Amino acid sequence: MSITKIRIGIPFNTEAVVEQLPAKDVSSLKYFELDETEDGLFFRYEDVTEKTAVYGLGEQVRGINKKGWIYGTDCTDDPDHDESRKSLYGAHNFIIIDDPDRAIRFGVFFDYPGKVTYDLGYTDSTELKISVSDKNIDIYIIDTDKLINIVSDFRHLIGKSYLPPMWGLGYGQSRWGYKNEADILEVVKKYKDAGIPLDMIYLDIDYMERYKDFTLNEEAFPDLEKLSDDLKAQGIRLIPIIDAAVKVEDGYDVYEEGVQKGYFCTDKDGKPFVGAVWPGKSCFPDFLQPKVRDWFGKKYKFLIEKGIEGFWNDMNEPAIFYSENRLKQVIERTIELSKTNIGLEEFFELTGMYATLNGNKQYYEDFFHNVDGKPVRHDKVHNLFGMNMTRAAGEAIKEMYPDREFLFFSRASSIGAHRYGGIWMGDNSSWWSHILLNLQMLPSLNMCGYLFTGADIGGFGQNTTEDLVLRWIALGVFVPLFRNHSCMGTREQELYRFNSISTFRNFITIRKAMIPYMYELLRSSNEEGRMMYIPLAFAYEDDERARSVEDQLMMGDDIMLAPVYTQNAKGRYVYLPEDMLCVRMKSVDEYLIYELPRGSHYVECALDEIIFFVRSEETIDRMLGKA
Ligand code: MIG
Repeated sequence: MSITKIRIGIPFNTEAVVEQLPAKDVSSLKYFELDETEDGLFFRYEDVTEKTAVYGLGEQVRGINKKGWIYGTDCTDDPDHDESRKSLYGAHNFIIIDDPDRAIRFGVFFDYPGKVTYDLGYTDSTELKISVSDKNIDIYIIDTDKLINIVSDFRHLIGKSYLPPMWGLGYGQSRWGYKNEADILEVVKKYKDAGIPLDMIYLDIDYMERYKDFTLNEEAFPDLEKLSDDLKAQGIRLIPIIDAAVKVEDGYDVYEEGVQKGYFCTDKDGKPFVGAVWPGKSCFPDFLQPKVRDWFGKKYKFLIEKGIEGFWNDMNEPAIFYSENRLKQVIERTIELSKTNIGLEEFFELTGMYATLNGNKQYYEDFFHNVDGKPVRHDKVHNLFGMNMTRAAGEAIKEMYPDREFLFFSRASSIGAHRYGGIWMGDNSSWWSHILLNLQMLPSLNMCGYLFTGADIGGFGQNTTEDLVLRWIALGVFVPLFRNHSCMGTREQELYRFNSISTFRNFITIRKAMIPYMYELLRSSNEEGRMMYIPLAFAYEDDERARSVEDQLMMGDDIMLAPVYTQNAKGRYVYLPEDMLCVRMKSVDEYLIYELPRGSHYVECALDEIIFFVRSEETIDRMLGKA
């Protein structure tokens, strides 16, 4: 292994890395030309050819090979995961550049807590340009022979990943809209009536009293402990959400304690910064402070004492709908404009002001963290917020319950948070293209340390369809975080609502049978720093055709996934880099196996089948726990 650490300036300690290496100065920088201007640092990798590929960046839109687009690592609450996006909820600053024409391949980690821009041949197709508007950064360059080994060296550098309890690999049902105990019991009953196994039900923000963290809406959930116990007796666990921001409300203990102890981020005058999120006006815990993490993390006890064994952390980019200040400005300007004869210009100013209230990046310049007694403006360390919220719970729960395992995942993240929890892929849509996006994010996230991850199956936003859910579940059975989740107002997508009940029952039963196999794969991938989902370009480095496959993955060494992700398809084309067995599986007892030679094939796959490929039949038995 060869990792070179280069330090420029005096970087902020992000705590992404666990291995402490001696730092070299910038004269040891290789592969990149470095331009230093008053705007910051620009790293250029030149003479990019058609064959050059770029991998990594974790949670982002577009393909496994990231070349050709411009990305930014800037944790953002953005529910439109379309191709135009540059950043989603996570900031994962690790890339691999594979340049076969010059026999160069290396990994590089830009260890920086603010935004990094990756212009990967977008502006100029012969150049990759990475820029940071700062002059303080640590850079790690990893030189190794194989792509897979670059990843394992990097994973060694950043430390082992969070692993869920084995039961966390079960099937979970979620929906933003379950309001009360009766709604939850109805879901349980309908799954039971349909004979579809269910392992978890997620509680979204409505279980809280007016969206206040660590409170219960007692009217809706009069006895959460009993509900949790009753469900657990049936093998079903409740997984509540925790939001990042704390409601401003006199008499609310979390708010009052936070104010008293100075635990919230502050505005320029040192007063708690106020932004609006679901609870209304809210304050933002300063998760960068160890004592704040300890304080907030220990609050999870409130739910753990009621029998809860898993959580999902939301809104921790942090999402801000509006700030008090800006809302005031916008309203004042509106009043001003209302006195004029509103022309087009004023009209667009008005609509623009309102359209940019929610999630305006300006808010990140309006509040401060306290780092070792010094104020640090939020935007400078923006990508550490979500990570440290995850860490707060991860560390405090471990301290309180050292011998217990919890299911735990978050929305926002950066490299480092992978040690404390998993992530889900956020607010995707019920679109066919998002099945493919789900597949493509898996290896990219694995490269950045995230093993426990998955997307909202069936799609979060927009109305789903039965065939979409069938195809998505057929991929989901192979993915660790296996959760059906949707947004209120969209078509309901619990599996019992569709006609294909027996197919869903078969698919979920296949998954249940696979849990020990999957868990072992997760565990060993973590132990050895391997990816659980491997692009064909990594698994078959010397195969020119495999290098460009964007819709198939190896799951471990023995299974190749090739899900159907297009509407009304009766099957799909698959590229086999070697002779393989094609498996078309209807249920744990009913599957068809046939040999296919290396090359491209059209493989049929009906809506009630799951297809995958193996080298030997023995793998199927192991996968289903029959061997
Ligand atoms: O602003 O809690 O990504 O999974 O259902 C939306 C409500 C807030 C966003 C999460 C989504 C969740 C929703 N939340």
